[in-house]
Amino acid sequence: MSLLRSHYSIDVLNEQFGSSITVAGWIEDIRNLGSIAFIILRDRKGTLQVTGLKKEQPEIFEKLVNLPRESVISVTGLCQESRKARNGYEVLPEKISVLSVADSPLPLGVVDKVDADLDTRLDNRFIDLRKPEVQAIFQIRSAVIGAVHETLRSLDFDEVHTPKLIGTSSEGGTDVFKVGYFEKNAFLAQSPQLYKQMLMSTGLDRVYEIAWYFRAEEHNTRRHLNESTAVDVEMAFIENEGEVMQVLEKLVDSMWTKAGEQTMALSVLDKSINVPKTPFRRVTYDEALSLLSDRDCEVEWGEDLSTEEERLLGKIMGEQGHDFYFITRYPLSAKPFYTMPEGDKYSRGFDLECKGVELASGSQRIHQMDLLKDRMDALGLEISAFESYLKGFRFGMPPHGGFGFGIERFMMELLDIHNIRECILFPRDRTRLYP
Ligand code: AMO
Repeated sequence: MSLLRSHYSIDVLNEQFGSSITVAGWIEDIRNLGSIAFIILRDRKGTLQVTGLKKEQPEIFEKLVNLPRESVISVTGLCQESRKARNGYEVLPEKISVLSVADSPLPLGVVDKVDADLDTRLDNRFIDLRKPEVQAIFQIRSAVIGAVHETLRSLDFDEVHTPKLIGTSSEGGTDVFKVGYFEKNAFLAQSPQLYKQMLMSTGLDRVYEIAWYFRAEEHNTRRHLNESTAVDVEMAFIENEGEVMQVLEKLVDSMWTKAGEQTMALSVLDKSINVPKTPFRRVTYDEALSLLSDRDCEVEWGEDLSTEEERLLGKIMGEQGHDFYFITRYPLSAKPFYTMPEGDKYSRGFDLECKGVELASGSQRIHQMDLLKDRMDALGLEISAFESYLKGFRFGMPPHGGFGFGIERFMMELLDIHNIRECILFPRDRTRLYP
């Protein structure tokens, strides 16, 4: 047990009444009534009341009432029942340690009623994160990541970690961050795509990674980040992409269920969670286009759906009772080079959508080297840059597939959060590199 804290605020029970406890945290509020002062101390789990009595403990009283808000203290004292205090008890300080004195004024209030704008909040993220409703998002996120590990391990997947400094753009696109790598140039990985595929040839044929994506996307939108996280899965010996979609469905179900169990954090956020029914509806790309066309929204065949078109499709699917749905059988032209073709025009690629927002995309992959090279050629990619990736296909590569599932996008939909920046501790966007 730490000498600076014996109990968190909510862990104090009736049996502690009458004994000495040590609590620690940030001073949220001080109400000095002259002879008595009420100090609200906040920790990770809630708040508690420290009651200073001037006559009994004059030195401690003076020290406490003169501390600026958000200073950090540890207090040892008698814990006693108090009907008026928030948690039904108070601590009468016998010893206090001032661990850090906060500057004032604060750049951002923790419990102020006024809503600061998102930029001010993010500029002062270390204080913003002290707010219970902001912390609750990350407590739920942590629980949900726990569910990812539990579920994928129970489905016999091994966790892996692939390089983030790479020599070739992993998605074939141009939205890469270039970094100096001694005498050469390197890139920050856009995804683990090339590495998780190469692993399929090793015998480690069911893998997952909680991965970082670095993408130099131009867009500064409410659902794009330049550094984001995802659950990446890859599995071999599959017959079709349907097997991959089933894993993704199980994953979403378990993450959603686990989030629903976080009652404390959900009550702080005033949210309730309804676990979506599985299996999710499958809509082919062609069906999606015809549903859109019925609403006078014409999409050119072969093009990926725009944000507006995705949103309208989300609305249509919602009217049919489906918040979640897969869009399947995408045109080959709308999917990356590694996607397995289905005939000449179609692919075995899919997206998982929630209310018109793409949460994941995946596919069965091409595992035949010649076909892979043909696709790269057709897309104008420089094959020589992919030599080390292609080598992995020459000496025994089983059929395989997988997906990438954006964690911040998932959190947005789970908690109905408007801006993706709220779902990551320290967001990176076009203009934000600090803090
Ligand atoms: P894709 O590029 O579709 O596929 O990315 C997979 C998922 O990652 C999330 N995502 C993002 N979230 C926030 N900001 C971004 N800039 C961003 N980019 C992507 C989305 C998206 O659905 N290699 C493939 C996956 C695979 O086939 O295995 C890939 O990266 O939720």
